[in-house]
Amino acid sequence: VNNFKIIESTLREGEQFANAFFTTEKKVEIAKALDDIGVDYLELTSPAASEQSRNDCTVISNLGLKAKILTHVRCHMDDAKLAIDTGVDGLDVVIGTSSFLREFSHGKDMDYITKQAIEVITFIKSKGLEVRFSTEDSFRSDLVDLLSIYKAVDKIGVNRVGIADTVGCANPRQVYELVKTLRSVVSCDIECHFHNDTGCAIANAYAALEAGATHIDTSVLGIGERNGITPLGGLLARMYTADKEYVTKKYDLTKIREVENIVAEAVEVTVPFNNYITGYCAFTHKAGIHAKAILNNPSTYEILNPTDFGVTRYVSIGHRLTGWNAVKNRIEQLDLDLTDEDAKAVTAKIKQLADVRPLSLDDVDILLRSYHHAKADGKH
Ligand code: HCA
Ligand code: CU
Repeated sequence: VNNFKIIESTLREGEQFANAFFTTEKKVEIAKALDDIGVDYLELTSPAASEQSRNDCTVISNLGLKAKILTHVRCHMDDAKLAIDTGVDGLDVVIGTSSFLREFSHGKDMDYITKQAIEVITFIKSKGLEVRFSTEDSFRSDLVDLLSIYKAVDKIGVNRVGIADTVGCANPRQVYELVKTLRSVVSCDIECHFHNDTGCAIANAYAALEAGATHIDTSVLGIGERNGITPLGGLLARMYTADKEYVTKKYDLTKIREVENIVAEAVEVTVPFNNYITGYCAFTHKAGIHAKAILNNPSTYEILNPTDFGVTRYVSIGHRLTGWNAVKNRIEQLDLDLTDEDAKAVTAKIKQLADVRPLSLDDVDILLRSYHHAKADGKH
């Protein structure tokens, strides 16, 4: 799983999210924020989609970002020509190969598709650009068809082949097997694209990398067609856990929150409460047993170190599951003059009150201060 690269597709797949409408300025802002994180590639909507889309490819290609700029086009000469003139570094070409798409979408057979792929790829390479060839709906395509077309494009020097779980039907074991098989028939890089309809998008990305894939498609907050694809933050959380050294060196994880906020606002959603890393409760510890251990050593109940992601841990104490060690920690933070016995007494009081309604941290602090004052008064 070492050495993977991220193809960030918020500005392509993400534009297919129901609420997405990006002005040129907004795209530039998102592109720069993603570049600050250090993603390897930005994938942009096809210049064939609209006049603004074409213009945006040119504008973003001219920003001088560290990330390489790709645009995503149908496997078609007209689209390829249009794309090359925008100044992008490379093209991600795609065509549907499943019987569903062959029959109900473009209506072409595999021989025709293969010929067309070779023509388009050869053309793009002759212009000195990077090119990836991907099949849409790969997991519902015939395996022999898939392997033979990938073999054919590998032979003519395509930079990457791509597998796409367009409908989100694949599971990690199926992904592992397909990528492993593909790894043994092509020598080029392997890119993977996973939709999240059944909640496997991150796990599938990980399984793909384990099987020898080199590039993963992501979008900020996972936005995309339907319920979207592998989210950038979630993938980084997964990969941090697998290889902290590589991930923290290569990517600026403290910038994830910023790009998520930009994108959430642009597409008029809030960051989900349970989001990886940045969800409001992602680093909130509640049960007394957890709170005590966390205060002793955060690794007991945290696999991600919030500091590495520029976010903060919170220990919640105003509830019936609280414990006196967490309350004692708050007493120390407030520098109050209370003993362990006092902390236990206040904890009992908190539990009693919290059986009626949850308490805010303010409520708890007021309670703690009243114990402190009562003791101070008692001494006089
Ligand atoms: C789509 C296309 C795509 C392409 C993926 C790829 C998919 O259906 O909108 O180029 O690898 O999911 O198949 O996003
Ligand atoms: Cu997709």
